[in-house]
Amino acid sequence: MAPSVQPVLVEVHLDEGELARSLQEDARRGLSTTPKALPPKWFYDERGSRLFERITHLPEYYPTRREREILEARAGELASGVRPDTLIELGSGFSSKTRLLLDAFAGDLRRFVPFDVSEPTLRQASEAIAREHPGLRVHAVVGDFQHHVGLLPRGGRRLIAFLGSTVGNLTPDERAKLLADLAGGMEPDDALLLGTDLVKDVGRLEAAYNDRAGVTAEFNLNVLRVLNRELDADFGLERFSHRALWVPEREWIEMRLRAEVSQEVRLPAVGLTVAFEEGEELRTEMSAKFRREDVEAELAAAGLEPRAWWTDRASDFALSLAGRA
Ligand code: SAH
Ligand code: AVI
Repeated sequence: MAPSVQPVLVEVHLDEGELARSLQEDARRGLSTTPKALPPKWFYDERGSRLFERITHLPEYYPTRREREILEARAGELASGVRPDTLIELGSGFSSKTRLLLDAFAGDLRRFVPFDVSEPTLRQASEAIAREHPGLRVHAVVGDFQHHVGLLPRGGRRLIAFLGSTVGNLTPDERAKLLADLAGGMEPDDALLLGTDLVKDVGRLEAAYNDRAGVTAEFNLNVLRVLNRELDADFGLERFSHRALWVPEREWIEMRLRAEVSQEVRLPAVGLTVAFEEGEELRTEMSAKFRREDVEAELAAAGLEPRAWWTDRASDFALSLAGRA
């Protein structure tokens, strides 16, 4: 008999109340310090997740295509080398590229665990995957990978995929903590598959974050819509403009929102009135670009041993496979 579609299990480590408190805290801290900054996880409400998906199809945004090329070339090797029965995906979003892994692992794979801070996106993706893969148990986890990776489901041979170079959206200290948390919960048979965008020509890097269609600008401004909706704030989106530039000393792209005029913004839900001077910039994201030696050193510092390093033909992007040292 053909396997039947399994009901999706959704485990919530971050309910609406916790999410709201966490946003309030980040807004209070990030908007009352100089320079102003917000963590990038707040882009991804439903609209933000869709805008990100549109970004992945833009001609200038090469990372998704390059990572897909590597996954297409290596999925078979991963299936036979790791033989996972559980695939965990951190920051899974719509799990678009992950379909390649799910297809390649179909023989051994019993369970798929998408993990994301964005509950609506996670639910949609999980339902679709459960329908596409009858017999596969989809156990979705709503959580923040900076706090909740210790709560990932255990047991079996697990492959933990962290794709898209989302790891580069964390600061070096945050990355070190996340990798150490992951390593601390891994069994000897578990493996980590880590996607990292690589350092390259500055023109191409900056173009990838300044697309001509303006989708990245919309994505960047989306964080202000989230603050307006969730914190009753009164950011005028037309009074801010998108900026994305390479910061050579940090080897990362920084996205910022530049105040076009001097202004005051009210955020009643956190009891704040924030003054912006004309030209003042609010940092909304950093997107680190890596070199092989950096990735291997960061893995090693977390107690992980690199087992494979795969790039696309143009060496734009890399996937690393690592296990517990
Ligand atoms: N993995 C997909 C999506 C990348 S977009 C890809 O490679 O195309 C980044 C994803 O990470 C979004 O879905 C966002 O909601 C999620 N995310 C960002 N910060 C997070 C955090 N702190 N904890 C959990 N998920 C997070
Ligand atoms: C999800 N993350 C890896 C993307 C990146 O490239 O840093 C988010 C993004 N920001 C602007 N464009 C895409």
